[in-house]
Amino acid sequence: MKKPIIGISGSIIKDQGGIFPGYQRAYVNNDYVRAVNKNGAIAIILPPGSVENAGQLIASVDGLILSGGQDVNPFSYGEEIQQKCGAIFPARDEFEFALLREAEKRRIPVLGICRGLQIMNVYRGGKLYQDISYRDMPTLRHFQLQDPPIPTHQIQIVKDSLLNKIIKKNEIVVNSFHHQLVKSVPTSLKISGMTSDGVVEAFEDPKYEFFMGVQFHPEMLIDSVESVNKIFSEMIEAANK
Ligand SMILES: [Mn+2]
Repeated sequence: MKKPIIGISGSIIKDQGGIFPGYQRAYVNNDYVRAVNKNGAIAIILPPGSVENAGQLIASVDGLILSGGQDVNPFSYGEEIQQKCGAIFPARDEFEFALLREAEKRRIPVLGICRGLQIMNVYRGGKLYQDISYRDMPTLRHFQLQDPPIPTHQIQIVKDSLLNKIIKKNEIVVNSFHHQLVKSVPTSLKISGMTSDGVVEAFEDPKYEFFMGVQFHPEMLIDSVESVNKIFSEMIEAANK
């Protein structure tokens, strides 16, 4: 039987050492690949590139994962860049917006992780806090100091959401590595998970079979939090249709 192919959006890093210091490398963290492989699919990396290639790339995959990384360009949600905004990569934003447009056309499953959730939110018209400190209310630690497979905060899962159907629990503990937060969510997206401080940790499009964003890193939890792995298995099952 043919396995589904999942495209994972990549990034570019400058080589810090080795024999070509300063060279650009296109990559994804291997955890994303492991998560896809573990759940019976083939992973391919979609490195940031020409927007005009997005249609052909999406036509060659059965599902799309938008991976973590840089902050989204605040211009994309109508703000000027503030002091505590991190590094941005506008060409990657534009490439991923194009991947999303093409994925929506084909209705293939989309899973956005961390920055991926933020890109989906901005793409649909939502806004972000450029740093956690700009949120003017008590807020948990969302950038944990512990290793990635160690969950540090709980999220409450909204009943009747797809996430609830997948996880089969009303709460779950997850990891957290984000300094930016969702500020507003467009009406086309339904919030499906929040921490006790009210921070959006997951959303989905109820009119789409699988269009989900998560602010935590499920790919780093596949071996430590069993129920979280089901996010990938469910996405890949949808990609197989
Ligand atoms: Mn968090």
